[in-house]
Amino acid sequence: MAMSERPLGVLGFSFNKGQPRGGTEQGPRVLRNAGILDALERVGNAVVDHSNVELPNPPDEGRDNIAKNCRAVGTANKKLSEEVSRYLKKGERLLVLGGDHSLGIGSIHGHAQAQPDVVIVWVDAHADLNTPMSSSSGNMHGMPLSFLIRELVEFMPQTPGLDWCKPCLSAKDVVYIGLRDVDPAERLFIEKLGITSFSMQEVDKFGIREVVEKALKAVDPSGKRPIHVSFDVDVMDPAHASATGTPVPGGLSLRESFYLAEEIAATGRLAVLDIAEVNPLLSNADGQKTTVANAVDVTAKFYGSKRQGDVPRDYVIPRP
Ligand code: 6HN
Ligand code: MN
Ligand code: MN
Ligand code: MN
Repeated sequence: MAMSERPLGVLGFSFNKGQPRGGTEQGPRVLRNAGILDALERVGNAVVDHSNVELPNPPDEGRDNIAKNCRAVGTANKKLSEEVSRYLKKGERLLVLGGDHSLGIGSIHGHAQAQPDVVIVWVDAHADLNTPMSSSSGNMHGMPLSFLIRELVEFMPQTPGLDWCKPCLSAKDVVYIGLRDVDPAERLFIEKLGITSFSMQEVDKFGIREVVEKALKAVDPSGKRPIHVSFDVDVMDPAHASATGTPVPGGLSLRESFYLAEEIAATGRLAVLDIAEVNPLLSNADGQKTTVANAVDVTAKFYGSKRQGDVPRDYVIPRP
């Protein structure tokens, strides 16, 4: 069955322990309340809401961790990985509603178990490639890719809670779009490993159109492999997404975000989309509203809603 005809499962990951601010655990709830499921159904997706991943009680954190809350992050993501892989094997596509971006660990790990030829499009102001040892914050939402990329094993310490997570990606399977706040080790890893990266400098230089085209060609010249997009709402300019924990000025416009989503939709190969880091407790009332509304609108574009106009499946023109 063509990818875009598969049922679209929705999985909430109500989690905040990958970073210090409360609120990201409310992402799934506010996105559902804003009508994300209707918006997806309206454009013809067979949506199945699997509700939120049931998270185990948080285990006691030892004092030994350089990666903060690593046991909680590890056990929650193990559960997420199992569910993602199970639903994909049943033949669904999946939308994962975060939750902080540590969810990339479980979402991508689970995806790779079901579809080992997956390619990753990481859309973020940040590279989220720190190892527990290179991170200066200790926040695991800045580390997910380091647990997943094979070429980084020599830099990875044993991390309590994450022993189950064996790296499942090659550096060449990953492409970045939107970077503008990259730490020194992350920058060096990108160079050493040859990870394809389109920072905001390249978006300015080539325009979003060429960036998306080059990005998709770089990870999969044949254009046949399933795509996993991990979309951190902080990739958008804070004018459009201020209710998030680590906003960085100079981001994607709403139009650039829509275009990126529309082009990914047009590939017909989007298998999993993560929407991460919506935090309805940050910013002000106006910022919270626009962040959530924009996250919903961008998500709908990833699944077939078009700026040129949509005709819902059951729409009939009124007659006198
Ligand atoms: N995010 N590079 C910084 C850190 O703490 O490692 C920021 C990470 C932001 C994480 O985008 O999900
Ligand atoms: Mn980010
Ligand atoms: Mn920084
Ligand atoms: Mn991120």
